[in-house]
Amino acid sequence: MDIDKFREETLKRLGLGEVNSGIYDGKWAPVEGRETVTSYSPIDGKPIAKVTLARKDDYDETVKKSKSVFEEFRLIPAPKRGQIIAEIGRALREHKEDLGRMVTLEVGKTKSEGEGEIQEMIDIADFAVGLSRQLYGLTIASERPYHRLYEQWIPLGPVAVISAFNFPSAVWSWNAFIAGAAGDTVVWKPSTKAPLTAVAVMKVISGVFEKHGFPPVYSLIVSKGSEGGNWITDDPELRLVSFTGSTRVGKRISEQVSRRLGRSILELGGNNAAIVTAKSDENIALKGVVFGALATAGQRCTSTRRAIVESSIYDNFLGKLKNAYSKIKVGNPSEKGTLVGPLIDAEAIEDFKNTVETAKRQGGKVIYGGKVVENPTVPGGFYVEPTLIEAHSGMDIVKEETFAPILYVLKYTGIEEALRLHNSVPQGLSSALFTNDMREEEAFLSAYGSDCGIANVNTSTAGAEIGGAFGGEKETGGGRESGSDAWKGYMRRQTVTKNWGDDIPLAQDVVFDF
Ligand code: UN1
Repeated sequence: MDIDKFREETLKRLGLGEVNSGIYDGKWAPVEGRETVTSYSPIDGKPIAKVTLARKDDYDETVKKSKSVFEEFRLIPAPKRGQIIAEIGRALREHKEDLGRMVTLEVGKTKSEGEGEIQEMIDIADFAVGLSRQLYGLTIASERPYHRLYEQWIPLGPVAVISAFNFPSAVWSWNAFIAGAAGDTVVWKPSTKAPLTAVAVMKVISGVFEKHGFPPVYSLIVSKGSEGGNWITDDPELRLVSFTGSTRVGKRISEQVSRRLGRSILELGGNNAAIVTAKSDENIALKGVVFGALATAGQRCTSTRRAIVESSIYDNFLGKLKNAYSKIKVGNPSEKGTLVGPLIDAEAIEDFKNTVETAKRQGGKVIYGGKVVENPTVPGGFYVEPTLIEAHSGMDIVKEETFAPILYVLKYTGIEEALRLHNSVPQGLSSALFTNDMREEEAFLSAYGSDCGIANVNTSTAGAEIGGAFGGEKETGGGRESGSDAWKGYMRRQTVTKNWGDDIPLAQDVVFDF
């Protein structure tokens, strides 16, 4: 499809104009008198539209409102909060295609992945609705007679979500819908590389809260990278900061939030590996590795960056990989059949080039791709070739995360060596093992196995469902978002002891008579 038409139609469908307010606190702040950021499409490098940037007074006002709404919202029974999120889920369902197009346009995901991102929001909305009827605490046996001991979970307060360009809406919703069920209000600072998706999502869902009389449960504050980030990290009103992005920035955010003894949830870099053993089903391993390495053009936190392949099948598997790569269509992600769209911007192209050069210098051998696409199907876009590099464990670059479709292939002998290689990077987000051998599988899942927050067997490092807790260890930051009991991060735990007897016995048999 013609990109200009695609752009025009997408903006129209979502009610977006040439200049859009990036500040929503129950109403959209006027665009006048504010600086703007231009959102460019990586498909053709052309501007899509502008979004206003918050000033400090916009920020202060938004947080103030978020706080005052929290004071009411926390008192609404959780299942009723869940009903509001159910309506948000319905609004997202209605606009799934339009919002998916926006994701495609703004960050270059294929249409299927763009809509998949919105589906991920719908899924977490459903999850949050169920959760809103749970939020359960433990009852503990008390050592004292006529005493009841239990835990209850209480809303935390206004919380902040700082999201990255690569999942410009889904990762916000993992946080926001869980926090909403938990009774928190949420201030969202999206990436300035993808502000339009955030504006579009807020337009779609804001009506729901307005209808219920709680306008800024979810507010939006598009602001300059570190400036807006600092407002949030130094603001004691925001009890929790959930940040998705690089390890470098995450370290700074964690320090700043810790300084005021706030909480943070960090979802930082990944450097995910797939171990392919001789006992694997070749077809499953191939599909799992190729999807993991190339989906979202290798720009997921969960992207497969390393394939660790058993020596006896190494040559054969490498041949299969090369063959699969040769069939992958790179180009306009809005076109049917495209599997690899563009990188996000010119800077990402530079990172790709530098990484390939560094890998070569360190002894890596490029066996497929390695170059910027010279004549892309859409001129002006940021396209690179899916790239395979034969690597060895001494290469420092293999320890780094580059957001690009580069897969390092490493050879191993014996599962112990595979696991050692696997765990030899600073990051610890996602991992995969391809095997049909129970012993290999158990070793991978044992205490000396994968050191990641996510461990998959016979499926890709990328593409997690929302039902599990999402996050990773080591330099990935240790945070958990999305499903399982990640909701506990968005609430405060209170241990309650009630004495219903007619005496006051003390714990630990302490006597204090007077
Ligand atoms: C991310 O890259 O920040 O597991 C999130 C996946 C997606 C989410 C990725 N469901 O690949």
